Amino acid sequence: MAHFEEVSKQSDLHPKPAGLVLQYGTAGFRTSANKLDHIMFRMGLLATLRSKKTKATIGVMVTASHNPEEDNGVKLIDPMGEMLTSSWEDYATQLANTEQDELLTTLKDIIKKEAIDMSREANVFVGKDTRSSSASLSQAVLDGVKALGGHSNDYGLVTTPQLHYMVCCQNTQGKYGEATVEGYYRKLSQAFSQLAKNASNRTDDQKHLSVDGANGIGAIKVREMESHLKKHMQLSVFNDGSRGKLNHQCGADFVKVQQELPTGIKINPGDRCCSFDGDADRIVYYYTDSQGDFHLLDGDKIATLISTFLKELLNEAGLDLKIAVVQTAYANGSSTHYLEKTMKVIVKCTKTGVKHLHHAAQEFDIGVYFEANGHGTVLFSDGAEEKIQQLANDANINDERKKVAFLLQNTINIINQTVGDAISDMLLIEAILAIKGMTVQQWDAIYSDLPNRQLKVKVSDRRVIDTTDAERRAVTPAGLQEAIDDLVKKYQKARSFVRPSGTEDVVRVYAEADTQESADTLAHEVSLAVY
Ligand code: 16G
Ligand code: ZN
Repeated sequence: MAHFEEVSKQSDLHPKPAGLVLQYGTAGFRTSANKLDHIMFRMGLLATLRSKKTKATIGVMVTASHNPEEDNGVKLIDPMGEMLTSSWEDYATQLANTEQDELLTTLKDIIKKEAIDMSREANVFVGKDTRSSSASLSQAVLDGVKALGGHSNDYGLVTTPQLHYMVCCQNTQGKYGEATVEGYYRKLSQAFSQLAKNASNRTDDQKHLSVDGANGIGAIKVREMESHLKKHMQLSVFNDGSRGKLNHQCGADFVKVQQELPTGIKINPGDRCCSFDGDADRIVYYYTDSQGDFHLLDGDKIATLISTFLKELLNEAGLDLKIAVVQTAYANGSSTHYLEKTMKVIVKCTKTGVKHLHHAAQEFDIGVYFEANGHGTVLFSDGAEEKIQQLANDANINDERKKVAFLLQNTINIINQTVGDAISDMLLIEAILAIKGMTVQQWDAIYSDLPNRQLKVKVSDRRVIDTTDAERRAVTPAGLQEAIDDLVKKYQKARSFVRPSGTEDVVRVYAEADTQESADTLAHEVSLAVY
């Protein structure tokens, strides 16, 4: 067919460096931008096939999230706005690694295996972050889509979650919202305004939030959003890309790992602040106290705030819906303890990576999932949304329950259920704090984090480490888990685990204990046991 000739011709303009091997990892392909042109073209091809196969619009996001500016990456988005299904990750890897002269054969293999009807239409939404390499790389994706005869819609600069949102809107015929950035702002800001009405008179100080935009797309988009929020919120945006370098000493990953303020932010003690990552799918909050000490409110604290709020609303509404919090092994032990013992919500632990948490959260009426690093959202089952809707429409309930149903409805609308979303999470957190009349210090005081330490260890082959129990225990190499158990026994309230990274060639070590000194020593001892 003519398309294959075109693919062949166009592919020569996006040649693969011979011998280069890359893997579709936890969050797609990610490496130095100069190695990615052929990957992008080929992901344009794959997205077109996926679109034909699913008879739906597929998304392709060009970003390397919190990685340095020199890197880039790409992730595919499935029809409901979720991550590409794992069975197709293998095709992505095959297509990425097949040498130039074998490309058509590999492509035809996939078409045959998946029995794809090539006469079908294909539609692909493409977005990119602010990296200097993103413009030409997203053009390569568009070239791939065109070569296979697909239609594309180039959204240009968008956050990762905005693209997920628009793919979902498109494939649900607008039921989830309008598939435009403007539609996204409108839906979220309307929900925020409705929620903010339920907050008692807030001072300008209480409405104020400092945002570290990581010198990335989030800064641009939160500024665009600001005009929709009118008087309900006052933002000071730092690290907006006008001076600093993307993710350099700023952003959610820097703040979480270093446990310190980002550079480029000017705040007073007690000010409420948050940081986005480079593609605005992660958020963490923080403040400094009068002694100048830094206090971090990470994904665990965010999950606690949101799940507590929702649980209280469900109780007040008299709705019997099962709510759960999904975490990973990195969740601070204090958060798990608080959620299980005090809040009495179900807590589930999964492997690292958004797709695992997302999947687990789908099993509950309401699933709140957050990684400690600040990536997370809330999922409402269809049944849960229906029950909330029914309550809101029930003419026989009192004003108090009506108000609660209204709060729940707007909470659903403010949340981007397709994937973790820094802007949407920020609005939800701000709304909850406003409604509860809570300061960031009061939120922080809900429980105290156990001191913890993360280290990375370079080993010759990280794959020798295999884990079980949601990465909390090592099964291989023999003796490693026993060694970790013996070390952990020496400390109070201690816990430690090791896991091979899914994004870097390192082994990660996590340790927590009753004091920072113990957590540091334990992490160090465990890292020695890994060698
Ligand atoms: C990816 C994941 C993130 C996870 C991180 C772990 C997505 C969208 N992103 O960035 O959720 O926390 O990998 O990295 O799934 P690691 O395996 O190197 O520790
Ligand atoms: Zn990200």
